Amino acid sequence: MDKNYLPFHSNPSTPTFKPPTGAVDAHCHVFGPAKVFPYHPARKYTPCDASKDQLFALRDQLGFQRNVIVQASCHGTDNSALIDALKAASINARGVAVVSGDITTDELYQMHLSGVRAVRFNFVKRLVDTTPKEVFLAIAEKIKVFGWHIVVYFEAPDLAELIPFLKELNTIIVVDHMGRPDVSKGVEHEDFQRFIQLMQDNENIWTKVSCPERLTQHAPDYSDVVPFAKTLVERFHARVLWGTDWPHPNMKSHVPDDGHLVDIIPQIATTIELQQALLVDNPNRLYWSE
Ligand code: 0GY
Repeated sequence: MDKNYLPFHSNPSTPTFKPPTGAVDAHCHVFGPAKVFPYHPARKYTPCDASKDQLFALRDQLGFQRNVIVQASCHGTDNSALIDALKAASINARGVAVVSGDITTDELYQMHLSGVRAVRFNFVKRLVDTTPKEVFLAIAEKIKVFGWHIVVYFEAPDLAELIPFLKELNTIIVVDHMGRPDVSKGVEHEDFQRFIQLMQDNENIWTKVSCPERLTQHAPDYSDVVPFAKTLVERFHARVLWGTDWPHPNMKSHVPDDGHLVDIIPQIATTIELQQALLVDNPNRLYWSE
């Protein structure tokens, strides 16, 4: 583990908010354990190990039924830890893999059988070296036959430049962490309005209303992030997902209490119907329809 790396919360609270039956944590990771699943040589950070068993225990404690486990950059394109967790969880987990341009159809098929349903394209420069757009487009072509979608991770200043590329991907696109807005600018700022307009204009674009802990300057109540998430849930209730982001890699400011993150949900999805869509119907439709 890197010096100064903050490990995940060792004793998260049990939330007061009870998620509806069938709720999905649609953004979380497994890290290592490094002895079994070494981190990638070209990684930009070395995290604290965070095993599948710890993830499943947290899922149960938080009152969730299912996980969507996202391959993180520290494991590069070696999806072994992810696949191992998917196999262990069986029907209760689906995966988002990171693959290279030379991935074969047979390799993708094997991943599909293990529960992978999407690939992730990461544009965050502190996490990954740049991948040429042609490589991403080739991957997008290869996954089509499996009906997978694409998860994209970028930061708000990069959105304007990425829009033409996103429009070339004619599958469902899920944008991580609301496109990482600078919440100090407010919901009405042109950067966030650009993101809203993108979702408005493109019905294939979904987003995760996740990561208040990364976006906030007001931990731990996250009151500065709530209006962003609430706006997206209310405008696009059929295209939003929620996730813990456990084990919260690269946090610098504080270590979030996962139970507390769950207790924020009723502030961003303020009715039973919106909670059902956000936590159950949307993720199950996207990841478990077959
Ligand atoms: C997240 C956020 C981060 C890390 C990664 O792939 C990754 O390593 O996504 C981050 O550092 O912002 O979604 O886990």
